[in-house]
Amino acid sequence: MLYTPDTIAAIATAPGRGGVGVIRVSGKNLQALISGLLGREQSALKPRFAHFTHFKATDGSTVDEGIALFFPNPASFTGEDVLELQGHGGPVIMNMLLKRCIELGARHAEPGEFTKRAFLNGKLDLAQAEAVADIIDAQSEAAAKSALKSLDGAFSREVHALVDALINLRMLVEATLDFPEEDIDFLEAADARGKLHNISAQLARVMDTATQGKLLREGMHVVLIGQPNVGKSSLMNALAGEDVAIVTDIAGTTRDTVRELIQLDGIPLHIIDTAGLRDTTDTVEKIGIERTWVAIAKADLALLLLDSREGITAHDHDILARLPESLSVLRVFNKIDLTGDTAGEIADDEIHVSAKQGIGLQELKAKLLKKIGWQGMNDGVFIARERHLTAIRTAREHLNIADSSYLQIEILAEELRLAQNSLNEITGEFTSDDLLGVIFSRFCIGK
Ligand SMILES: Nc1nc2c(ncn2[C@@H]2O[C@H](COP(=O)(O)OP(=O)(O)OP(=O)(O)O)[C@@H](O)[C@H]2O)c(=O)[nH]1
Ligand SMILES: [Mg+2]
Repeated sequence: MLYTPDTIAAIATAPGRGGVGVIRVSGKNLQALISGLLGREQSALKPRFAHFTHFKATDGSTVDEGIALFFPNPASFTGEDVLELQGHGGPVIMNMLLKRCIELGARHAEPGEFTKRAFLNGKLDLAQAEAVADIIDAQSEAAAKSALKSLDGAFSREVHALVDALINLRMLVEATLDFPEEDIDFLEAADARGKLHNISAQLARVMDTATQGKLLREGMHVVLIGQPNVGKSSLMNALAGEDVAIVTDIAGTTRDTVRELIQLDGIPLHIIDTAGLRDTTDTVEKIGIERTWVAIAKADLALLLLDSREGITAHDHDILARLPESLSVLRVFNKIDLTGDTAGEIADDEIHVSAKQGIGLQELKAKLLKKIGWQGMNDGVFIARERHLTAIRTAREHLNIADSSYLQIEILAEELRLAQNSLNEITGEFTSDDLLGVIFSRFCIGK
């Protein structure tokens, strides 16, 4: 049964001028709209065929001329009847055409409503629907490619394979619940525990790939910290490739946090330059330093900049001691042009550079990617988001409990059921209306 409360319409192309503009209409019955707008019957429109036509106003005059394409249900994006109008891509003409569709009974579509209908009508699962938005929002080729993989179902297939394996295992376990006299021997004979371990191992692999996919989509927050004058703003500018932050030889130059988004190997990195950390009586600098600590609290990785001539001072040890324990830290010894040190890695968490001379920056970039866990783009990476990782983590916890309470069959059965529910959240077999609202409201209009 189709989920089709009413007919929706929206301009699908980006606002502004363009050669062609597209309006999309979706609903259960477009007969009246088609005859009012095109002056012909729906049955006169050959499915998925480009009809050159005039789009008509109420009085029969022409609003625009262009192409009409009709996709009868269920072979359409939404699964409903879909009419696509290609007119001249000017904002005025597009709005006139949209207004005409509204006059003929359609209503303005909400953001993501076409894709939401595709999901509700079973054309896409939730991970695929999210991938539609991720393709449109992609900031790098790598992100676009991996989003396309998710839309194609690469992620969903992994989840379905896991769910199928879980269902098989649950059938075994629940059969034991029904016939307690057979219990453990029966499970042993069917190698239930081996099956459970296989599922856990497979889930760990999916987690690994999804973590890469989330990195591609959401990137990481990297904060530049250290004492005044060590070269944080210089490094920020070197990484950004332009002068986004003010650099002077006056200690305490940077007061406010400065943010810049850069792409490394397709990974979006939010780099934050901060006020140097020191004791000060200057009111503005004090506020800046408070902001540095706020940025540190939100960061995934900190680059602690140090002056190579000084090494790690007592003051730097104080800074290190104050950092959150969970924060990953890379020590960057800067200004090696003044010491003659060799550029590049010193130890796992230490590197030599000169921000001013641009020395050691490639090594630093490679190290940054390694630190945040990026394994490099490969064909297997599909896009993912935090929501998916949370679901996988929860499923893993349930599988761990299932494993440790293996001999308590009722707990085992329940934990396997919960693990399956968590995985089903990814593809949307198990979701709340609130979650759907959050996901689709972030789409653009017309998609
Ligand atoms: N020789 C040399 N000088 C550098 C290098 N990096 C930065 N500097 C100089 O060090 C001084 C301070 O640089 P900034 O980038 O403003 O330092 P900062 O850490 O942002 O300082 P605050 O904003 O005051 O905390 C400037 O005169 C820079 O030109 C480097 O690699 N080599
Ligand atoms: Mg600075």
